[in-house]
Amino acid sequence: MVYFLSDSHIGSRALTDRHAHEQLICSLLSDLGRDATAIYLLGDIFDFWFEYLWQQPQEYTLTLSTLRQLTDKGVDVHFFTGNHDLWTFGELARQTGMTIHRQHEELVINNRRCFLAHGDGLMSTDALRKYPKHVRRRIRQFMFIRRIFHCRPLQMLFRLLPPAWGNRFGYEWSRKSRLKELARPWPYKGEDKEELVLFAKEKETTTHFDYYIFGHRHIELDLQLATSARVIILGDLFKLYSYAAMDDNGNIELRTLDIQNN
Ligand SMILES: [Mn+2]
Repeated sequence: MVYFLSDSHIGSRALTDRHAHEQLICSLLSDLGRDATAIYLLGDIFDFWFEYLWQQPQEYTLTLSTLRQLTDKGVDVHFFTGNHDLWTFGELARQTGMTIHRQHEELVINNRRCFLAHGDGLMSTDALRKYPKHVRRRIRQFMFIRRIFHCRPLQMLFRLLPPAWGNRFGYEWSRKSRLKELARPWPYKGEDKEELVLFAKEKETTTHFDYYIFGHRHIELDLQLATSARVIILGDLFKLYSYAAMDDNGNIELRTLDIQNN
């Protein structure tokens, strides 16, 4: 089996018991590891991950050891950076043995052509035109912040900060963004408006994929396009506790973790 997970936001200060949450995610990872050949982590696994020059992240010891156990037993674990955990400069791969992906990938998995990405920053060329002004503003703000986050010189400056300062800023920013989303969720906008669906449709005009698999949106979606491509948005492991599983024949389905029995 191959599994696709995203948006667990481990460590989030918006959680009442973040340690219980981390344990839940790690026990899921270990369970999946029993029959997984590969696990694709599609972004925002950590609510804030930053490797400073003189200090590596001190949290997440359980997650890191769980991931290390998976790769040690031969599971192919792939970590796509999200918009909360993109600040890895080699340490995360070293500690866990995962393969890090800093941008989208086009991969063949179990004979299916897959387009994999966290999903932030992907937009069809004409998407902005379709939105009302307040949505366009929100998207532009997001893209501006995204550019700052990805700016190498600024990353290097941030690495020089005392970790206590940097972390206070990072976790607080993440906590606010989680709370904002919980208070005012953005439901599925529909096939003609959802950015990632529009992106997939545009991509299909030049290249066909069997699956487009995304995280980031914290909604569950399994949508078949006219070209027979399927757009899968994974939901999250924060509130929805959903993920996707692909069998050896390349069939994929969304699953929900039964958190009552965990
Ligand atoms: Mn995200």
